[in-house]
Amino acid sequence: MGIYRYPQPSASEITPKELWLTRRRFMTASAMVAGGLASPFAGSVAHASVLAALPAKPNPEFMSVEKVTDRVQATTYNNFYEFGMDKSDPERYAGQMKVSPWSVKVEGEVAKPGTFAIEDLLALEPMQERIYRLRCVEGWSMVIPWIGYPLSALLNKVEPTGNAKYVEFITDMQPDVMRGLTSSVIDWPYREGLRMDEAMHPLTLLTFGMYGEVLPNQNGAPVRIVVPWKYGFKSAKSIVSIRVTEEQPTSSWMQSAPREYGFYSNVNPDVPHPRWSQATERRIGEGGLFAPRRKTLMFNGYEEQVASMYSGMDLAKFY
Ligand SMILES: Nc1nc2c(c(=O)[nH]1)N[C@H]1C(S)=C(S)[C@@H](COP(=O)(O)O)O[C@H]1N2
Ligand SMILES: [Mo]
Repeated sequence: MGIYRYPQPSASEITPKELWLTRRRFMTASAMVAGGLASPFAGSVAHASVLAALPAKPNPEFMSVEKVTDRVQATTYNNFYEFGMDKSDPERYAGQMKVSPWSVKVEGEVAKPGTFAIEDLLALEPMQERIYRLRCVEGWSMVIPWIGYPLSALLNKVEPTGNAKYVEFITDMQPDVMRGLTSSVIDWPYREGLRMDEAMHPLTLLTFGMYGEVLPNQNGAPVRIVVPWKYGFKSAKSIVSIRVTEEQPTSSWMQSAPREYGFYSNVNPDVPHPRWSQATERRIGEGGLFAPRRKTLMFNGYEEQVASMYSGMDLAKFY
């Protein structure tokens, strides 16, 4: 797997790491876990308190050299419909989500099902930092330095059976603080899914942090999935359950608008959404609505890494 072939920005366009690594750290996540303290997410309320640092080793194979999106933009312009439909709702309301204690149940077609405390998940594998672009189906994108490790590490631990063909991710429901759950746009809880080979792909990241710190609640604390070659909605936030299945799961968006959202949802500039083109995108932070749009890349720029998984498939049919 080679270095990604992103359009090369000029040196002045690359964000020096010090600029997006905030310096608001008093204690690191790993030190808290090692010291037997509560989850580093225990104090992570949107902006009322300090997020714990989450040290990670940059993985040079997965570092986009594009300009990283400003952290403020990436944490204030979000989709997290459990908290409302507006882009500012998650930042406004997700601080009230309870993210500690937290555990993730892994079940279904696996030899060793189990419930993993967030502390155990944090300690399962060394943390890597990877800069991925995120392309929302609505036509905007960001470039985010994520922290996590491949989902395959967790799946291998639970030993998928011979019937394991798909993986489903399920988000937590906290009706007392998730005002969006009253909306009937989605049949809650938010559910997404991947084919087994997609879930095992080295790009698919079980994600615990961003910008050097644990995830802010609005970005899916304490643990989410990030699947960079698919539209952003596949990257389910705040997950509490992972089900390994034999049948293809029905994701929330497929269920709510089957003509518009398919199971695969690979970023594809050649297959328009029924109501708009997917050929271009607006990079968040690039000068407002009138800034020139960028060309959307096949598989969001990860074609070399993932195209072989879809060889022989009609991508207009399996959208
Ligand atoms: N549980 C849950 N996960 C979710 C969503 C959501 O509404 N609920 N929105 C998705 C969409 S549409 C996008 S574009 C990304 C946005 O991730 P970000 O806010 O970290 O950029 O999260 C995805 N994950
Ligand atoms: Mo999205």
